[in-house]
Amino acid sequence: MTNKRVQLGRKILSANEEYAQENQNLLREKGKYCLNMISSPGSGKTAILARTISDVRDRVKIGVVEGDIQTDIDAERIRATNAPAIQINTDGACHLSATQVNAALHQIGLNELDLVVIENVGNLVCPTAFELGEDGKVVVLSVAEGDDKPAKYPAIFSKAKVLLLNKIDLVNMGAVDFDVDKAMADAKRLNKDIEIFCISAKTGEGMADWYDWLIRKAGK
Ligand SMILES: Nc1nc2c(ncn2[C@@H]2O[C@H](COP(=O)(O)OP(=O)(O)OP(=O)(O)O)[C@@H](O)[C@H]2O)c(=O)[nH]1
Ligand SMILES: [Mg+2]
Ligand SMILES: [Zn+2]
Repeated sequence: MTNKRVQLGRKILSANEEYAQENQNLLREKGKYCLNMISSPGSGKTAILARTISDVRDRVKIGVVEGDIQTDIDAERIRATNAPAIQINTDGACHLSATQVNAALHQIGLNELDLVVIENVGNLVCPTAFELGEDGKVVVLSVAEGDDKPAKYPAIFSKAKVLLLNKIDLVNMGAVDFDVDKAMADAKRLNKDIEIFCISAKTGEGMADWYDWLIRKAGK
């Protein structure tokens, strides 16, 4: 009985890996860069994406794959910026699978895009374990969540290419106690290559450096 369970677990994992490989092949073939955005619920993923899309639209054409347990609220927020968005509802699952993303990549109109961003289901733990075929992961941490998060949830900070430290406006106004230097040092200790941008999707502070990084990666 135990053996059977182990085998089933292996099979599911390899199916995800197979689709992740297929997604990567499709994206490479078409020459499109792809990011997998991971964070706790409410750190500001959709707010960052909506502002980014509007601010860089003349340079980079971005499409978004939205992962949520329920609703198409986030896809509608992206569509309001006139960018294409495909909503996936996982119906309870706390991460996106590469199979789900494969279907979305075939619907999103890749030929018209430079960059695809996958907004994963809000969850700082589980999505890190499921490769989707992306070129890199972006972790978003908002200052309201506390400066101990890189130390307590190390996996995503170890794997991500970029850390967006969002809602920096709340630190500036003294609304939260968050030691920016400590959070950055902890993230760097886990991952010396991680690029860190302190941003506010609300005020626009710090966003220009993030845009430069994105434009470079999108080959523009
Ligand atoms: N003060 C402040 N609020 C922000 C900022 N960015 C986002 N918010 C607010 O934070 C809340 C959550 O933002 P979302 O963009 O929905 O966060 P999310 O990570 O996409 O959430 P899920 O998709 O549910 O995981 C909203 O009320 C935003 O207006 C910021 O830079 N500063
Ligand atoms: Mg969102
Ligand atoms: Zn999960």
